[in-house]
Amino acid sequence: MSKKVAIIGAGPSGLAQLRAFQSAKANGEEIPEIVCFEKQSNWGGLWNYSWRTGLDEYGEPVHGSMYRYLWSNGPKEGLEFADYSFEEHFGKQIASYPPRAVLFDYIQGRVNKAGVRDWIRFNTAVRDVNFENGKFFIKVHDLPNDRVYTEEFDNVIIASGHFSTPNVPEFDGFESFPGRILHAHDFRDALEFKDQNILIIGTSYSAEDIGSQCWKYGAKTITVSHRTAAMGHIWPDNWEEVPLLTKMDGNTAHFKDGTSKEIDAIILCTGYKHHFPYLNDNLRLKTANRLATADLYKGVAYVHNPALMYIGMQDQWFTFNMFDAQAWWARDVIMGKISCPEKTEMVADVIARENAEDSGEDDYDAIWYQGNYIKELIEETDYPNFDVEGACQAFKAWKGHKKINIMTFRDNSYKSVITGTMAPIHHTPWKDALDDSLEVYLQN
Ligand code: FAD
Ligand code: NA7
Repeated sequence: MSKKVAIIGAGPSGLAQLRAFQSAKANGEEIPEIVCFEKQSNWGGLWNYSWRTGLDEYGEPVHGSMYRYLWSNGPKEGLEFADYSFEEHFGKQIASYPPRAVLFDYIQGRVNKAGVRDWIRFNTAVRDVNFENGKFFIKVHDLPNDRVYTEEFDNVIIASGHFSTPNVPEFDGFESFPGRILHAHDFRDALEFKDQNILIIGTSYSAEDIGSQCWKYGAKTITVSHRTAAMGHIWPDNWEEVPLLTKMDGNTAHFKDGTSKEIDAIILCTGYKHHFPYLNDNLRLKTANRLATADLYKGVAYVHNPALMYIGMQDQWFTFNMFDAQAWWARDVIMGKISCPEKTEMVADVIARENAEDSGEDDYDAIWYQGNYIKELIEETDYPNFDVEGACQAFKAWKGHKKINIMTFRDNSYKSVITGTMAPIHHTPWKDALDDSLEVYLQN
């Protein structure tokens, strides 16, 4: 096979793609030449923690949005690799909500075993992708050597993530607020907000988790302001949900219902933008953060040019195992085992997916929608079949546990859908576990 394939990004999505090609090679198949470009010095994407914010040592926007003390926000039983279980990696079953360092270790284990590190050019930022006469021309910047060069490819796989470029609204009075205002992307350590009255804008995962972190590490009060609806959990006494902020007047926050509150710091948990500054208009995905992305046939192949694929661009209930399902499918398209239909049919597929998502009524429908999507993809490839229904049930149980108590849901455990083993209950309740290191987590 004389094809040459570029993968942009070595986070969980890009690594899934590397593993997909390597598994075909291990089965004796002839695979294309693979080059993965990664702008950071290590793999793991968001799971590769960085203390930096703003620009990095080369002047590149810092990719990392994760923070210290981050524990998985969903059960690990919903994301386990079907070809590499937690038990295979750790030599035993582990508790269900691992901290970041533990999941990072797990992600690395599979690709270390596969031996694909040499396929990655680290410290190399993609600057520009052009499509001419059936070929892609990728201009990259080798950052340490400050060298820009261009290489030709037959296929490009975009795996650069979409939770790194913050969506940053402005509210009246921000310019004269005397405290700190930051976006979740730049949040690193809850201890910074100990003894402070913090205001959070937004009601999704970042709001819930950053608020919970700040509560755990000693913030004085947490006030969460919503645009559409309150999260509605049973919160601790020093936690309040209020309507949308209308303005700041010095330290005083005013809300839509006429109430006000004194605030020391503001954290905007207002989501992220799909942002691909290196892609020209004819190749650039423009989509909302939803389960059925715009313009991607089977959620992967770009309908306007299916030689270009995108991995992991959906809003995410499922993560690592969905990236795998997509990566195996993309691999098989590139290797000629699956063919994409005519453009009209691909566009119809996108519309059908959007309609199916829109017909869902609640989060449970959304979970099963994404579960069924994974099933659909893995049925077309040799990705190991696994109990997707069991993973959906784990998510359902997780949501139930959050409703019972938002500060104790991580103290529950679930059954692996890969090995069938029940996870142990973690040795320390999440709210008391201040040391989130791998060594301490694995002491079960
Ligand atoms: P990323 O992890 O973002 O990786 C993209 C990679 O592309 C990065 O390494 C980046 O450096 C590289 N890149 C970007 N631009 C370029 C360029 N121009 N040139 C070269 N390389 C480039 N998921 C869960 O399953 N559980 C969780 O608990 C969880 N918590 C999360 C918490 C936070 C705060 C955030 C933001 C996300 C969380 N997620 C969680 C979801 C997360 O999106 C996925 O787990 C996963 O990291 C997505 O993988 P990815 O490879 O698609 O993207
Ligand atoms: P999300 O899930 O995209 O949520 C964004 C939130 O921000 C959501 O509650 C929005 O409210 C709110 N938002 C967006 N713009 C505004 C403005 N202008 N004013 C008020 N509120 C606003 O992002 P997250 O960061 O929480 O999660 C992303 C990933 O990170 C996720 O996969 C996790 O695993 C971690 P809305 O409901 O639209 O009114």
